[in-house]
Amino acid sequence: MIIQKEQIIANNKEKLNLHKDNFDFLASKLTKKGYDIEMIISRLIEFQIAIPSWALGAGGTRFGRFSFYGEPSNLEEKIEDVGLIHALTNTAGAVSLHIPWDVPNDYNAIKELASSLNIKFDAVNSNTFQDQKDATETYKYGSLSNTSQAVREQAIAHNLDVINIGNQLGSKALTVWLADGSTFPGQNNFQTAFSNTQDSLKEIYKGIPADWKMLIEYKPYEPNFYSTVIQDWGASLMLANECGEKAFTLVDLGHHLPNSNIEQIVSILMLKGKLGGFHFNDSKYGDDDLTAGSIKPYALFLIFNELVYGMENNPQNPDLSWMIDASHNIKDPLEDIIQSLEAIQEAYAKALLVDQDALKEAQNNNDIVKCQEILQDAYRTDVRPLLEKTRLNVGGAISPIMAYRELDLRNHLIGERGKQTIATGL
Ligand code: PSV
Ligand code: MN
Repeated sequence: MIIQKEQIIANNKEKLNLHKDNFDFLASKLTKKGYDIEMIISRLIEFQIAIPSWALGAGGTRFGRFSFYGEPSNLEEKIEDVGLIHALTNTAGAVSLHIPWDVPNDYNAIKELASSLNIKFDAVNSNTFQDQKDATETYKYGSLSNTSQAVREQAIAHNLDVINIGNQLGSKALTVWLADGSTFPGQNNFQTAFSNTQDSLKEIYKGIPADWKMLIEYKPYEPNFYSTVIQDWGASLMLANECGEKAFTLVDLGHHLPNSNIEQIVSILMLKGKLGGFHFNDSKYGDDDLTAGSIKPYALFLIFNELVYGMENNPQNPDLSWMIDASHNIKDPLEDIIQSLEAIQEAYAKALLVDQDALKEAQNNNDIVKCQEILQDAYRTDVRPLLEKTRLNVGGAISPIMAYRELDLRNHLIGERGKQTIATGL
């Protein structure tokens, strides 16, 4: 289903007056403080986050899965769902495909559909954590790190296929996330597993086109529970450095042990010009894959503060690939994604309000209290009217969640697709 501009305009109508009051109040306050509102709005308009093709249906746990019905059952429908989200929010102008779940049947038709909805193809993701139908080798004991050369070769060939598919769609990055590791002490030789992974990644890197990035994701545990081969940013950075200048580290917020200082990781990677991509989610305990900003919104803001600093001060770092990487187990996936997008945009807008010059001065004077005041002044600003204005300027909904509900979009999707459809994905 494709949403019409007129539907959004009509939905905005009764919300306009309140929005205007709130925006004018905020704009006058910020202008008096010396902020350039137009500049902030244009930065927010430019900021687009990819939606993963595997997260448009209900996720699940090993205990069960509860559908929201009307799920997309093919790539076309997944792209239409991203189109819905993008029409309402104007922040989801890209989709990230997972191969082989989402191999296009007709490349031109898929490209046309995506461009008619203003959606680009962001990073393509390979899958060597599941055995594929008719595959000769199994990934049960790892893929790029496997002790068997035949398994490693199969996994390398798959990644090269994924690059080829992405190339035909206009993607500019390959994301490699490996489940490789071990569940019991002694199961793996750490050095062999790491060296094999390094050699395999170098083979894949040879197939990375000149204007592409290779993004290496890390994760401390799960599905393996004793060791993961690419367990942290240090391992990822070492591998990226070994591969070459088109290889970068990808930070997924959920892939850290509790209380890790993610903002510091982000900052140092950008200083080294090696932060390539970002996956958003939130968590209480581990890789919980919850809605971004739902548990630790201040941490998200602090991360964005470093990202904004890096984007302004580290020309050595490339433009980042942004993606939501959450699992929607008990919420309507589209509503959950809309909430994540809003939280991410909010954290970004607040980070843009941090007075970097004043912060630097306070840091140089060791005025710790002032440093905290500067950060928290930005964090405590209610920037929601600014986000509403940003969306209004480009034809989006004042309140994407309310519009989604008031336009009864889930029931329309169920009407079109039925109740029994199941989306491929995690
Ligand atoms: C597994 O943890 C995971 O969520 C990684 O974060 C990847 O980005 C994603 O799956 C898709 O492979
Ligand atoms: Mn991820």
